[in-house]
Amino acid sequence: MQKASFSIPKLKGKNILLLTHENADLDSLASAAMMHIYLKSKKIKSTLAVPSHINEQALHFAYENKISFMLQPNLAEYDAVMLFDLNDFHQLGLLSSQMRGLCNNRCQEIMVFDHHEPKKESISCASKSFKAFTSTSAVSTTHLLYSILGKDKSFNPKMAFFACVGMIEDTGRFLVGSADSFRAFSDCLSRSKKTYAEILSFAKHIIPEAERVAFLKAAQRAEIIDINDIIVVSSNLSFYQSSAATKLLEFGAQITLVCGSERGGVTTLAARAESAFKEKYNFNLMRDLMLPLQDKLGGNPGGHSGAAIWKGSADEKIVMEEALLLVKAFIIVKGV
Ligand SMILES: [Mn+2]
Repeated sequence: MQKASFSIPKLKGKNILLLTHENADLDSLASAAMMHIYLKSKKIKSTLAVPSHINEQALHFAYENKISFMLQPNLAEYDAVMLFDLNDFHQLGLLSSQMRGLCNNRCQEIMVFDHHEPKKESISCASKSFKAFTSTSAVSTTHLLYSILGKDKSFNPKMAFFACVGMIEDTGRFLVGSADSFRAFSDCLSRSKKTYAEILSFAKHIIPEAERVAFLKAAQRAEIIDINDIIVVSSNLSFYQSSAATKLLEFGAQITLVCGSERGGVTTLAARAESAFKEKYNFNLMRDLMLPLQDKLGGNPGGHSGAAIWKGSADEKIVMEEALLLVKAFIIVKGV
């Protein structure tokens, strides 16, 4: 864990922005809300903000716990900006260029609280006036905040509750964990005065009906392609390609490709690759599929080795054909 010390005196009298990543999730929002309570207890003013979108669960959580936040803040209006659960300019969506500007001007203090691996493009590398509180051993950003603030007397039941919510969400309800994270969770749960069931209820994935119907259609339209015993599943959907690709992977495929276009609009290809397959054959969806696809058809790829997306204007049938050719070529060349 990076031991930058978190000091309050410097923040007194300042106007602080607490910012989540774009498409804010439970961990990002809960950790910003924890900091908001903490600063308030020290009589420091802060405002919670989301770049432009918040996911369904985080919105439900904010509503139930009366957490107010603003959208599209003007970063220049604040003396200091704290970022929660991100370390990458792209994750700020529309605010990313504003943030680059702040980093270049160096007149504001920027603090990052994050538990992801910092990358080359990360904010921590770009800003000189910044402080990073990062730990890749923390299972969530709320876990990291607990390790920073948990011993302070202001750490109240609400902060403990928010810490639990972030931990349960980011571990997929403890599919991953460590002795330290179980200890932290146990301590926060007893301090939160909530039951385990109450915590779990916030981490429940509420899938809208339209999305559930889309999953069923994706399953119905799925084509199973066996390439040298590697199961590749392709399907077609106009919306929800990414979550459908994840769902199809859960059924047992090694690679899933879901492609489709909105009426008259852009074509989206979402792909997922199973971790064991990825590691065994050093397969990377960006390097081996999306970037070569961009070479052929233009468009914009994004994502990482196991989950990636491409958007462009090519016809959906052509996109799928090209994607399958690239996947086949990888499997055959690698002699899988
Ligand atoms: Mn997180």
